[in-house]
Order: sequence, then structure tokens, then C-alpha cells
Amino acid sequence: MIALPEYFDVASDVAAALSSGVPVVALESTIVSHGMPYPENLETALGVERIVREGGAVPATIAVIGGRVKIGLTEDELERIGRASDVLKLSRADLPHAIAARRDGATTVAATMLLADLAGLHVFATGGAGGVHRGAERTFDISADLYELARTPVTVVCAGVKALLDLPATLELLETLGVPVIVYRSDEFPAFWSRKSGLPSPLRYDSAREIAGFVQTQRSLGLSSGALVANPIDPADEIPRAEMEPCIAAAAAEAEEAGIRATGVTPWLLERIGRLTSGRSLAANAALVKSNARLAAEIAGFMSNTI
Ligand code: PSU
Ligand code: MN
Repeated sequence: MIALPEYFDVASDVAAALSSGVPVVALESTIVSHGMPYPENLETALGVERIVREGGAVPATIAVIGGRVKIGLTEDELERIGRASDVLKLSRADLPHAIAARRDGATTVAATMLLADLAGLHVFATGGAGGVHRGAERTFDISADLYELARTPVTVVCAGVKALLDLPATLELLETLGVPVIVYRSDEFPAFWSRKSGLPSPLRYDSAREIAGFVQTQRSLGLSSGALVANPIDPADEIPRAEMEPCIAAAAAEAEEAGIRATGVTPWLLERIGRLTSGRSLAANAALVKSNARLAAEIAGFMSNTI
């Protein structure tokens, strides 16, 4: 492994997997601290780690604890991130502060990708990446996740981007930034809680092996960008788009009214949509992350010998 700064702690099972070629799947922690309420967040995070192990890979949940970058968390550390209310939400811009000021911080897709890449991990599973917010033509609120996907060679397995975003604009920007978007086994780009968005899949692949082959080709071309793999939520767990849209629109209008801005927007909307759907969106979110973890473990299995 490459030499890491002294404030990195790589969990022993992750280090052992990396040195022996066992696949590793990176997992983020903002979904735990800011994306779901306690205790569902902790239950989901532990369930996701279990699924990665069942898939033959080692999970590495990434966070900053007391200023130390953790590649792989203990159950106590996961609980600490899941319960505390003063955990920072860390994107690329926020990481040095959390480390220098010895804070606890949960990593978003952007920060998790960056740290995963430094630690030598290539595959990462989450719920939904960030993207272009509705109204971004006025607010300029575009997630740093998209720019990280353009510059960091990590494959992000998600259920698309969160449906509270402007999906057509997000796909346009990903294309502009040179980020490949692969949809797993569907001709339609998924909408997080729903299988359909009305938008065609930029690329469609039907197996984890082919996705691993795609990534290998991307590397062999010298491309340093990542890839977004969108795995539509299972039909049994989805909430159809027609049911979600009114809740999303109501939550977005309330957020505007309440003056919610910047890094607070996504957590606020997720929480509000959870209440408007009486918890159904939360259950769907937990189910889709698990499904993404399963696919990520499979892709990592095919990639570990090739990258
Ligand atoms: N996936 C989920 N729930 C979440 C997130 C992803 O199912 O809460 C988090 C990720 O950490 C992602 C962040 O990077 O939401 C996006 O935040 P923003 O829009 O502020 O960039
Ligand atoms: Mn934002």
C-alpha cells in the first residue's frame, strides 16, 4: 500500500484484505450521521457491512474520529457517528479542518471517494449520490460529489442520485464532467426511492463482471475519473415516482420557505420527506443501500485481480 499520512488508521481486517487481494468495499458515514435517524441509521449501517461480508468482501466504513481518518470503523465508532449531534458533514472542502481541529466528521460521497482512493480502495457503495439541486440556476447548489466523480477513480454504486434533485440537470453535468453513468439491468435511470425517472440510461450493463471490465478499460485509458453505477431499487421496496413527487415538491417548498441553505439542504429534505411519507422513504432508503452493497461486493470481487 502507498504510504498514508500518520493520522490514517486502517482497520486490521481492511489492511489484511488489501495486502492479500481480498476485495474491499468502501462505505460512507454521512448517510449514518445526517441521512437517517437513530437507531435506523446504525441498524442499516451494520446490515450493510454484513451484506458486504456475505458477498465475500471486507467493508470499510470511512469517517473522521477525533481528527483521525478511519478506514474501517468499529461498532462503537459507528454508534458514536450515528448518535452524536455534533458530527461535522465532511466534503472535500471540509476534510482538513476536521483533521486539524481533531473533530468527529462523517464523510459524504465526495470525501469518502477521496479517502478511499488514498487508501487504495476502488469500489464504494452508498444510497444516492448528491447532484444538481432543483433551482440550482438561482442557488448554484450543486453537490461536490459530481466534481469528485470527475477527478477520483472510484466506482460509486448507488440507486442513482437522490430524487429530490434535478435529475436531467444532474445527468447533463455528469456527462459534461466526463463521468460515465452505468445503469444496472435497466434502460431507465432510476430515481432513488423509485425505479423510474423517465430518463433513459446513459449506459446499461447487465452483470457485475462486465462493470468490472468497463472500469478496467477506463483505467487502461489513463482516465482518472470515477464512474457512477446506478442500481435501481428492488421492485418490492420501491415507492413509485407518482407517489414520491408530491412529497418531494412539498418538502422543497418548505425548505425554501425556511431558508435552508448549503450543506443543510439534503439532510433537511431527507428528514422532511421521511415524515411526509410516514417513514416509508426511510425504509426504502435502507433497502436500496443494502442492495447497492450487494452489487458493490460483487463488482469488487471481479475487480480485485484486475486493477
Ligand atoms: N445517500 C443516502 N443518504 C444520504 C447520502 C447519500 O441514501 O444522506 C449523503 C451522501 O453523503 C451524499 C450527500 O454525499 O448525502 C449529499 O449531500 P450534498 O447534497 O450536500 O452534497
Ligand atoms: Mn449542496
